[in-house]
Amino acid sequence: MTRSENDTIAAVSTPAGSGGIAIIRLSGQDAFTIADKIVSGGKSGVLSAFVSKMADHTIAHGYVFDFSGEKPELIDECLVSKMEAPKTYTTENIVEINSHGGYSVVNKTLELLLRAGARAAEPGEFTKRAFLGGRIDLSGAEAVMDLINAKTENGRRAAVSGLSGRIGHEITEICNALTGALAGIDVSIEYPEYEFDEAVGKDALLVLESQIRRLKTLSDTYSQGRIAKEGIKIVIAGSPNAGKSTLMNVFCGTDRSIVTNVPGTTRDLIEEQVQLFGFPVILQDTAGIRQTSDIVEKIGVDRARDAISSADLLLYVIDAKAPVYDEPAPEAAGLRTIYVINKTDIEEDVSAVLKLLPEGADAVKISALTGEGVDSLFGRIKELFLLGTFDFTSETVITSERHKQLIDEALGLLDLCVESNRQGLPLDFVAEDLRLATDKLCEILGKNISDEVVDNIFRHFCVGK
Ligand SMILES: Nc1nc2c(ncn2[C@@H]2O[C@H](COP(=O)(O)OP(=O)(O)OP(=O)(O)O)[C@@H](O)[C@H]2O)c(=O)[nH]1
Ligand SMILES: [Mg+2]
Repeated sequence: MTRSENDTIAAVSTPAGSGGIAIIRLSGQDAFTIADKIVSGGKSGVLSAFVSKMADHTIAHGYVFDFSGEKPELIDECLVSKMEAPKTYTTENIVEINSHGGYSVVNKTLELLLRAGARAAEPGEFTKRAFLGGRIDLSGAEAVMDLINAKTENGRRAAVSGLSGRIGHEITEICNALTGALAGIDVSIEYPEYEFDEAVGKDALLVLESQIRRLKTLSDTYSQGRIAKEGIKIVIAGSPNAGKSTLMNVFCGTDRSIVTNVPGTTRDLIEEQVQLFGFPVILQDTAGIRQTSDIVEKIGVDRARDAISSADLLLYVIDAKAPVYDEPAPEAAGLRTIYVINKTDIEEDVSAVLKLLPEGADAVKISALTGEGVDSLFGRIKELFLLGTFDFTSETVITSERHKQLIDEALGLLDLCVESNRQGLPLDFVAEDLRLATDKLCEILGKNISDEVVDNIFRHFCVGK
């Protein structure tokens, strides 16, 4: 079957596997008549256009049948929801069948709908239709996916910022202001005989400067938005036996990594996701970095170095009793690093350690064994990354790299506009860059973008959403 946006699509919208119920969703012009072919109001399996006759936005009790054989075969007892376009998730007719959530019964129901004329939905196709139907802009559609994937409170709040339309609203307002300025400039270019070039230029400059400020504020939220969505990656590294795995376990609250007094205990990367102050943190415990001829340990040390190169924060653990500091990896030079001076329960004097560290090093004293100083370490991480001043519930926050990139590109072009204006260049110069900047911002909303970009965004959704 060739794919078309007019097809009626079907998919299981709940996760695979056994569950209390599962929802099979059908969306498109023919959703009701297709559902009519498999749903009956009674146990005897008489077809009577059951769904088509239901009142709009109601739920009814019914039965799913396979009518392909000589006698109707009862598949499941179900609840059917009917929602007529346009007040639906996709803006199209929707039917949702709540079935008993067994793997086989759900797949059988889906198979029957496909046989009755529906097409299997592609990943994110329901949400894509909501976008194409004009119910949400592209930033809203992207937020749906962020919300599904959110693993922490702040990730969820940041996604809601997009879903509630805050990003779309802000960008639309900025676009409108810029388009207004552009209209004034265009008039001035078209009717040069009126000679109000200078006044128009001044007005445009005011608009530009205020919208640049708004965009910069938005762009600056990305560092927090990205962390809320993706988390920070913290790598725990240091020399063997320094107490890295003990610290890892403190973060996890479980015995995630093996701890022994034998140097070289951890040989592979150990990864765990934890929450810190409502933010997702990806933690990696690594093999102690040292010169070794042991082939397995050597691979572990290489992996530790690779992990460091992609970290947001390095916790370099040093044993206060037997301090060793080896340059962990070339990439660590520019990396945010906290030097964790460990085992201070058995060695309080850390002056020898401090002498080893680079000048101005950010150091925290702890005992991973007793927990002493661990709160200060968490506090330091919070200061560095998770500034508590941001209110995800009310402020507009950018979490998408795509949005950030487009905003920054627009900012670059708007700066050029301001510069051309200041230099008194003809307004045509300003107009051209202003138009391009507005186009960039419109792309955030999904206007004037290629099908390829749209497809690429929805490809990352799950089937059924
Ligand atoms: N006294 C004391 N002992 C500690 C502390 N932290 C870790 N240890 C001990 O130090 C030894 C090594 O701890 P690990 O956490 O396995 O050290 P590691 O850095 O992961 O070691 P490798 O995986 O071998 O590189 C164990 O015997 C721990 O119990 C601490 O704060 N105080
Ligand atoms: Mg270890």
